[in-house]
Amino acid sequence: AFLINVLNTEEFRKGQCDTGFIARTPELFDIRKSNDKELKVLTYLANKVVNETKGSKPSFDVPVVPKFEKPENPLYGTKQLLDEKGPEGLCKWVLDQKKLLITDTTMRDAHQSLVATRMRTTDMLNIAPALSVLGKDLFSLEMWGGATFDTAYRFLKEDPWDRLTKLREAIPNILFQMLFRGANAVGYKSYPDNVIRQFVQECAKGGIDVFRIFDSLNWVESMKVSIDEALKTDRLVEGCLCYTGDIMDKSRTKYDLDYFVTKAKELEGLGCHMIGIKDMSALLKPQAAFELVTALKENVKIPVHLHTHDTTGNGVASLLMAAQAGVDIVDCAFNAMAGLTSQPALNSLAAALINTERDTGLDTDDMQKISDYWQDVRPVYAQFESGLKAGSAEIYKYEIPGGQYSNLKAQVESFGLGHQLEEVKDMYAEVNQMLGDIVKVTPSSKAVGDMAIFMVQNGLDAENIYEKGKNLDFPDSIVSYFEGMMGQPEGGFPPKLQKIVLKDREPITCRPGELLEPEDFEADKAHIKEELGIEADMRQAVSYALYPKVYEDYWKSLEKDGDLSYVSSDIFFHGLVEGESGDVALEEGKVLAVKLIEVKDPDEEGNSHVTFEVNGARRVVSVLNEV
Ligand code: 3PY
Ligand code: ZN
Repeated sequence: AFLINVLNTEEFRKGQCDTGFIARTPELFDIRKSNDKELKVLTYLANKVVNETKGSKPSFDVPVVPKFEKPENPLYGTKQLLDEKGPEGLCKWVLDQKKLLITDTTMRDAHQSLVATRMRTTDMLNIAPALSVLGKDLFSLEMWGGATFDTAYRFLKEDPWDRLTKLREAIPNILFQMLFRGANAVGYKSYPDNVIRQFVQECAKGGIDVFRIFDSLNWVESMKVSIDEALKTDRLVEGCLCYTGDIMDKSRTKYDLDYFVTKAKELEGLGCHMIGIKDMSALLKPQAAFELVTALKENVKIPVHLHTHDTTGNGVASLLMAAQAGVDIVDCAFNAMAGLTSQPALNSLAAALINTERDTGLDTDDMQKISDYWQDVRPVYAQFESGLKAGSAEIYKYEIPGGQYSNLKAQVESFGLGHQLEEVKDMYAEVNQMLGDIVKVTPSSKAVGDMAIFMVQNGLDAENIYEKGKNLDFPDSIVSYFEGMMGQPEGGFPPKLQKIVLKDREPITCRPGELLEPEDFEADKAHIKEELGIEADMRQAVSYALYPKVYEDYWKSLEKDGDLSYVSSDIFFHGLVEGESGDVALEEGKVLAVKLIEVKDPDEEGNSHVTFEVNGARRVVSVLNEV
């Protein structure tokens, strides 16, 4: 900061300082906190320009937040219904509705599936008040959980709890829904039971209303702890069946209608308030959707909520058929964030159902305004898009979940196997068969994907693996799978392959949570205090327990760059170009008018001086040119 203060004096810049300069200029030592915030954000921007964007930046339209009339009375939506009637009462209300109820997933699964989970809180908060009014008839907003938790800390340098709190304040009337990976919570491995329980409680306290709970192998045993704890809150518990296979293909008997009906009854028996069908790979064909929903509605008394993806392009068709069969609620995303590996299109579905029995009651003009907002937001995230341009029916063959499908190309390329993408996809299907045909969703899908890449990389196939694999170390994820650390698959593990992968390791057959030592939250708090100087509460201790390194790195990045969560996304991701001005928010109500004046070529030490104008005053920041 001292260097910056020096660079910021006129006298120094003009080269006029003499031996009296320091004595005459006490502000050189004025290294205050607020200055510190400003300096951090300017340094972040300077680094962005010098080392990342190198002065080029696409131009973006400023997203238009639609105008809406503030209602005189407080909004009354599904959130108030739940608060007043409790979960059973709300479910009764759901069952009484003729209309098809809609969940909007734009703020969770849609961006997880389309732009690598990078959507920042500020872009959600900007539309939140409008969404709360224009979207008042939505059933719920899926806006938390899944991959959004670690990604917020890891890549966005944001606190996911902050997102929950602020959205909750801005949207008091619509149910908030999260995706909960059973024993894996919002992670990729099994956690001790007390972590799961504590996390459920913190989520409910933070504002989550609907817990959508699944297990990556549909192993209900593994879902029991989270379901049990979620039932202790007064919130809604949706027990989820992951859909796989094809119930219409009568030659595939493992995942037939009976299988799903039996599981649904089991979840209902555990006290779940709703049944979720989670079709993460978009395998539920329209007629299958009709038959599955019909069978579930005949066999369970609680509402049925359908979640699918549009990877094949058949998503809306499946939702329409499900609607005909009487599904209660379906998941969609606003059109600008729908389609492909994301959810089916909300605006299109709502329009299609007008003048039918299942009319959603949503106002299409209002829905359009929200979609238009997302349309403007999306280009800022273009660098995270997969490049997928069209739906793909090959997904029925490969059974790869949406997020993994859009990511696979990059993952395969990172192994130098870009030219063998087709082989990896074929191998994915082959590995699935070798494992005995399993449910594939985070984290079991990762095990299958890692194994497929590993097999292609090492020239393995379903025959030679039993010889060639003897001396190979398999990827961690597949070892963990065969150890039973992701739970027990339907039909058990294929013993011969299990032996090749595990070698001398012994698999478990119980729930991993039964073996894991309980987390010592007090020790976590003490560690956080010592390491990061923070008085952690339970919420922070749980975050640390879920993701120790990611959590620590987040705090360290705050120390270095300051809190960047208020900075608009175009500047956060793309910085500024020379001559460009932008508002840079440091905190609520504190906005700097920043203009990037000049980026100098690096000096002999490799430092680039970057000149800004901040609220009219010149500021120079020096950063190491890393190239
Ligand atoms: C997640 O677990 O994050 C998913 O979206 C799985 O489909
Ligand atoms: Zn999904």
